[in-house]
Amino acid sequence: MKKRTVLGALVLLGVWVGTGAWAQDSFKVGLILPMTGPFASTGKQIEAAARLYMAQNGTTVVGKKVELIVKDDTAAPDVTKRLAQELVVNEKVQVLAGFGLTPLALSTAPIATQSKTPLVVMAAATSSITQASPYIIRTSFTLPQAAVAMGDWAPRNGIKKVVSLVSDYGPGIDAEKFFKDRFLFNGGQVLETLRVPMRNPDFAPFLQKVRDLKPDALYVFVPSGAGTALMKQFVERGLDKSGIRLIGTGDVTDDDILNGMGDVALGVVTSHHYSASHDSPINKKFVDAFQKANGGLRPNFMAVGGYDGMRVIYEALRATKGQGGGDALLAAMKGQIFESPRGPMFIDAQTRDVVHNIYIRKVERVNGQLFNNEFESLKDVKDPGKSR
Ligand code: VNL
Repeated sequence: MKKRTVLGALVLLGVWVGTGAWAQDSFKVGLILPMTGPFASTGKQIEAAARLYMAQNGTTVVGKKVELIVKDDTAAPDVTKRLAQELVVNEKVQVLAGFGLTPLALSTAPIATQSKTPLVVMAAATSSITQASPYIIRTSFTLPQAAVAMGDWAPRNGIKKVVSLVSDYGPGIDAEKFFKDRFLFNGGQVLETLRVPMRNPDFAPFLQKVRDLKPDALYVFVPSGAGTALMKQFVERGLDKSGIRLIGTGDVTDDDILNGMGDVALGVVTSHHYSASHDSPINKKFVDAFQKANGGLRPNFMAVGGYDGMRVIYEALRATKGQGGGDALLAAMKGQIFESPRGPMFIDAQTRDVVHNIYIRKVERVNGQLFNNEFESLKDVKDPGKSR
């Protein structure tokens, strides 16, 4: 009698484990980021923001324990793809997230499609990324959103002749093209379009060329983290004293590094979706909590993409009552609308891309610190890359 009870219990346990009941008590999110190398600041910001969201909202959602598994892809696309495959197959993650750069998101898109796993892009910003898989959702931004806004602002503000200088890959090409088209449409003139290598660029020869061409402004896109080197060489080439203004998408005056740039950054006007000085109660709370948890580090636009990405994941888990399943989660991610630290945002169900305000900002010193202060805003901007 006793023997049979033990045997029965073992059989039951076997069935229980076999159906994956254990695994189903947790909800795993695979967060793949560049944690080392030249783009490590992006990984650091996003991981910190994701952890903050979890600390503020609890790690148990509809009875599931949310587990964040962080992997360092060193910004190498083949590594990102392999890590994603391992996370899906071995760890049984329900969602893939992170993706610090465009090539890292693009290399992993087929994994999302084949495994029907929602992939939340928290950083990469080339327009076409969401078209690489029907399982991709984006909470960062798109370069065309920011670039078109600058192509409208500049000619209205005395800037008629521009040289553009972009990082030579997806987001840089988007930043160049969408700015140029709009700027020309508004009667502006682009004297030259310059492209610098994505990794370890030497800006000096390009900046010398800009000096010689004497445009009203230099329009730039460089990825998050690269702004410091550009600013340094801008001063070294004497461009700060040449009367040539500096404009661009907000990546160049990234909040992570802005404060260390010094006077050269003062007055730089950029277009972007997030500034740490965005004036709203939700953002103040976000910035304070982020700084408190991270030794005073200021959150940048990467952090906000990570924070909002976790929000989208949590709410999808809640809406599907913990049932899981990639298709159900994906459906619950589409159409989410909420107030982010950046302002109002939503995930367009049709394009799976983010719709939010784009702000025109100017670098100013406030209480001894440099900030991108927003002074104009465009409401509910969809990705212009999708409407062509
Ligand atoms: C990308 C776009 C990367 C904007 C960035 O920083 C950025 C990208 C690392 O799509 O690769 O600021």
